[in-house]
Amino acid sequence: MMGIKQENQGRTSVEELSIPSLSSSRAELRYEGKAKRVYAVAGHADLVWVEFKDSLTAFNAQKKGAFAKKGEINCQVTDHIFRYLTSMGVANHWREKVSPTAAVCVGVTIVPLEVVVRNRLAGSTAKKLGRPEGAALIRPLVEFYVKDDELGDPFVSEEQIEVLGLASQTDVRECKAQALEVNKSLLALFLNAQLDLIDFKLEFGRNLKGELLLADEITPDTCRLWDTKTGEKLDKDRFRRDLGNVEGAYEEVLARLLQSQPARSQ
Ligand code: AIR
Ligand code: ASP
Repeated sequence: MMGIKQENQGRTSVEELSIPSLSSSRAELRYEGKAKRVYAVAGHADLVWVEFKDSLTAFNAQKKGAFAKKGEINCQVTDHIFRYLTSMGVANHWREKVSPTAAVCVGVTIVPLEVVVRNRLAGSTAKKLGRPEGAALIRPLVEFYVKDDELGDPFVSEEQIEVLGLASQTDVRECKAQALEVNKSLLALFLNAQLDLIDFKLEFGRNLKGELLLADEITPDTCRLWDTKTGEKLDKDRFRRDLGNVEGAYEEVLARLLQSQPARSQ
């Protein structure tokens, strides 16, 4: 979702900066995606300012919508989850939330693959195989999709990635291993909030040192979350499938995460 490019070497770490200095340092727009805008941070070439928008898209932007507070909710949900993942030792781009809708992150060059982890079958894979949604899997399934809206983010096999040179074998191996680690942490986090993590999409990128960092966002836009008791869908499928009360579902996810108080990094 984000195509962050790095231009030059920066040395200052955000930990040394205070929130007021960061909040006054948003610089030029680098990239605008469907749900976020990415800006440079003045004086810090290694950082980016990520602003969450209120817009909502599905089916690669063929369906468009929005609701007030969506940017705020998704920024808060991502902040909560990335701080938790940091506490669990997952290397990621998130540094500091600097406004209700924005965070300063480490700039990364995005690996051009969407990494999907499925704990139960749903969505596109259930549909194409004619299986019922919610079917159990013998183990979590990791799938790769090419990040390309015009092509509709097509599924690619690991062999296609290798032979067609879509990403390096190291990228594939590291993304897969990290995605499975993230899955373990997220399953526990969401279960604490009475949410079943059915599947989700991750994006990874490399920082200036070449380290692979979990990037982008983790929100009801990027995860399927079902209520553990009722099976109610509390994610973007409410928008994709016209189920109504999209905003209420996003608010519910945030409220449950905040109430469940998992291990936190700060
Ligand atoms: N996803 C994939 N592309 C964009 C997003 N947000 C997420 C969906 C779902 C998972 O990846 O939100 O949680 C699998 O999507 P699908 O459509 O392949 O079943
Ligand atoms: N393809 C994704 C979805 O259907 C993302 C998007 O189009 O915004 O949710």
